[in-house]
Amino acid sequence: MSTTEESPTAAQAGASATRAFRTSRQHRTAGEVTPERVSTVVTALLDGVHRTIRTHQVTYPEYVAAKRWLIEVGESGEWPLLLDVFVEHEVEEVSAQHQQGSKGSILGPYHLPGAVRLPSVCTLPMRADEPGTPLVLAGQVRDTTGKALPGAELDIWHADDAGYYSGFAPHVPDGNLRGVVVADDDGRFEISTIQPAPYQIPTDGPTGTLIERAGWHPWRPAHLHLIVRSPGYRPITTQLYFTGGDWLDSDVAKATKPELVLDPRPQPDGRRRAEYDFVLEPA
Ligand code: MBD
Ligand code: FE
Repeated sequence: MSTTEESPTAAQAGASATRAFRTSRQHRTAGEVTPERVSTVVTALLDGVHRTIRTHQVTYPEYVAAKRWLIEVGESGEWPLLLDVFVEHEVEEVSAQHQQGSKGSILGPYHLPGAVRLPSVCTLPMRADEPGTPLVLAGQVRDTTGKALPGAELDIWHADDAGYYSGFAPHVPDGNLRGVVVADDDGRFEISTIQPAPYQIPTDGPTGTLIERAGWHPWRPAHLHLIVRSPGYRPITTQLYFTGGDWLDSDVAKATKPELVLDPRPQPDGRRRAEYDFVLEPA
């Protein structure tokens, strides 16, 4: 990464993520937010803020620094990044208390609707010289009774070998490493792609500044994102990780689960292959 056009900025990624969020219609967003809930939840949230200020004797310089930083979060478009890294995992766990079937995880800020549709045995769109270790993800989509789900869709997206997502880094072509894979008549799929790299929160934006000033680390372990869906079933939004990978035990977004770790095996052809089956519950 030496030229400016190859160095995506936090502000570019933030603006794209904010635009993507505003225009997205995601299954987890169905349902209304009542005035009673606004009052209950926001009152509790403010109570927590007030208690923190008293407990830690927060000063005016600290309050002003926080205010300046929050303004910066908005202006740089980093609300999706900040919230999905530090808050979404808790909402996901509450939601998962009432869910059967495969484990879910957070959506994160980098899903884009309308990826190219691909057959059950496919290779994700990639550059001719796409760097990275070839990876195959194969498996079956079933329901909670064990019945195969023909034609189930696997909406898959992931970072490249340098940790960048298409649509959020200008040097990566649109649609790179994104696809909606349609499972075969037996619910099976076999997706060829490359192994993603761990993801680093951009260091030149307010989320990165917070992490640096607090002395934390800015890394997520390497992961694949998936939304698996079939008509009449509750879709699963999840992520898959890689055994032995860096940051697996200290994800900045706290979105790993032991059930979501792949163990890809080297194949004679040099690719690495992982098997993973998905189980959906009736809607
Ligand atoms: C990511 O790639 C991601 O998956 C999440 C949850 C947050 C920031 C970047
Ligand atoms: Fe991600």
